[in-house]
Parts: sequence; structure tokens; C-alpha cells
Amino acid sequence: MTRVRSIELRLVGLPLVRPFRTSFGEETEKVCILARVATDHAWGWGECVAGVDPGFSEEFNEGAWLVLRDFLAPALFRAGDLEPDHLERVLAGVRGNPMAKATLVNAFVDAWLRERGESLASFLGAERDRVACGVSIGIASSAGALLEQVDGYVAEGYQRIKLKIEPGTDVERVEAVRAARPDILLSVDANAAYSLADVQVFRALDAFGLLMVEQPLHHEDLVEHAALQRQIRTDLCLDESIRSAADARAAIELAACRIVNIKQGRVGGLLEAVRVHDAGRLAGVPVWCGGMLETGLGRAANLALAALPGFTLPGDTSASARYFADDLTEPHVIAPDGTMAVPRGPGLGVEPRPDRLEACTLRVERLGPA
Ligand code: OSB
Ligand code: MG
Repeated sequence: MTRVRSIELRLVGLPLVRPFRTSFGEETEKVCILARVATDHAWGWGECVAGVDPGFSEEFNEGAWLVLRDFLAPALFRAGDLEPDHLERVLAGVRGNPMAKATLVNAFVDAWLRERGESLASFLGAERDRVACGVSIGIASSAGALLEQVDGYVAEGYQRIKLKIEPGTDVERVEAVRAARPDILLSVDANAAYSLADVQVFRALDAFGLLMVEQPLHHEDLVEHAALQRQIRTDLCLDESIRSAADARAAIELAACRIVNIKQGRVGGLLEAVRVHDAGRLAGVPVWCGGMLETGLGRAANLALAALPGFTLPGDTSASARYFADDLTEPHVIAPDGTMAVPRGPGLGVEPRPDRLEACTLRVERLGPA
């Protein structure tokens, strides 16, 4: 049993190496909340995957900060002695808000594992010590600029390239990349920018041998995704639509997708992420580890998760250099074969570098028992 003694919330900002544009917005800087949970014998870190605005989901940094400070942290303090198994019940008095919840679930699990000297990967049930990596490329200013980025990432070894798409340039961009790179594993991510009236776009994309089309339609509409899946050959993958293992089971049951993107932060943390993985595995549905442009802290959690046996497709688990010139942690690096090492030390197995953490900090608030 382990008691939470104090929690420090910290807003950090790190410039991205290049702007990341999706169908729902553009980011030039990664700004996110980190929670550091102190137990009697350890610290644990959790990174919140919410962004500056509620563009990807309803959650956003300033809202998540209040939910953490005024509801979730007090619930953890009131709970007293805890095991990882108790966490979600303790936080269940807050409806929704999976990204805020994930921050504390992951931070507590990290501290609890550090106290015991066990790695996160081993705790979650990882079976690999390296994971296959892909990369997600934002919407580029031109087809030429996109091809240049694709060439760079393929040269670095990335095993799968994902292109962000939006209405208007979708088919021509995919066609250009496919013509230049006939043999790569290629997928697209629409971030819910389309409707069922756009079925001809997805029929056209069927010609390019894509590994998958990620989240084409509205995040709340599983039935429409099932209707689209029936009309195209390419496998659909859901991201925004899957906020829990229950959502994953519903999507699979409805045949709304044939692949699931698991982002631990989007589903309420690492424990629920394992249940989504288990639901996929039981149904024979491949899963892969998504990303939210996390710093090296959040990416360490993703790497541990991606080492579970059901993660059979390369994830958006890219190297630090793909995001930041100077990461918060020691950099995660990609090997020429397109794999990255799963951290093996206690807990997350990585820490923020103190000087870098200070330099990136925008705000800190310390919380304790009432
Ligand atoms: O939809 O997968 C997405 C980043 C931010 C928000 C949503 C998404 C993404 C990515 C990048 O595609 C994944 C990564 O490299 O972290
Ligand atoms: Mg996505």
C-alpha cells in the first residue's frame, strides 16, 4: 500500500522542431501538464496528453488543470493507502476527463513501481525490449515539402509513414507519396474531418494499398464508421472514438473498425489501455500505440505499452528528435532498423533533466491533503 503525500502540477512548454498541422489545427509548441506525485519513498511522473485547446477532445490544459487540482487530486489524498488496482475507483467520482485521470493514474503507478524497483514494461506485461516505430507527418504546405519529409523519415528507418489528410488535398498527396514510395507501409489520419457523403474520397484511396485510414468520421459516430467500412476495402482504424475498453468493444462488435489506435492518455491511463489491448486481442483486432506529441516522459510510458504482445503494428512512437531539439528527458533514439528501446529501469525508467525541466516550466502549483 502506498499513500500519496503531495502532488505538484507543472505546465511546461517545448518548441516543436516543425509545426504540426492536422485537420483540426496547428501546433508550433508542445504545451502540457506534468504531475509529480510524491509517495513516502518515491516520486512518480504523469504527463497529461491534453492540448492548449479542446480541438482533439473536450479536454484542454486549463480545464484539465482545474479538474486535477479541485477534484482528482483531492480524491487521491482522501483515499489514503492505495494500490494501482484501486486508482480508477477512487477517481470514478469524476465523470469523463480521461486525460486528466490518466495523468494521476500514470504518475501513481510510476511512483508505486519505483518504490518496488519494477519497470513499467514488466508491470504491464511487455514481451519485447524493442518496439517497431512509425511516424506521423503533419499536413505539409506542398506535395514537394511532404515528399521531402517522407524521404527523411524513411532514411531514418521509420517502418510506417502516416500522413495527416484533410478534404481538398487528400487523394493527390497520397498519390504523390505512393508514386515516389511504392513499397512503404503507408497510412492516413483524417482526425474526423469527413462525413459519409465523402465516401468517394475513401473509395479513391482504396487504390493506394494503405495500411489503414484512421478516424475519418465524427468521433461519436460508430454506426457511420461501420457503414463506411462496408463500402471500402482499406481497414478503418479508430482513434478519437475510443475513450475506453467499452468503446473498443462496441466499435469491434459493430465492425466500425478493424484496427484500434491505443493512446493511454485518451483512455484514462495505462491500466485502461491494457484493457483496450486485451479487448483487441480477444477479438483478433490488431492494435498499435498512438501518440500525442508527448515529451520524453509520456513517450517512455508509450514505449512500455507498445511492448505488449497485441501491439502488432508500428506505433506513432517516434524518436525525441522528431519532436524536440532538446527533450525533457535524455533523448529516445531510433535505430537504423526502425525500432526503439523500451526503458528498463524502475517505473518509467526515465526522468526529466532538472535544468531542462526548469527552463521549460511555465507555472507550478503544489497540492497537499486538505
Ligand atoms: O490523431 O494521432 C493523432 C498528434 C496530436 C494529436 C492527435 C494525433 C497526433 C499524431 C502524432 O498523429 C502522433 C505522435 O507522433 O505523437
Ligand atoms: Mg489520430
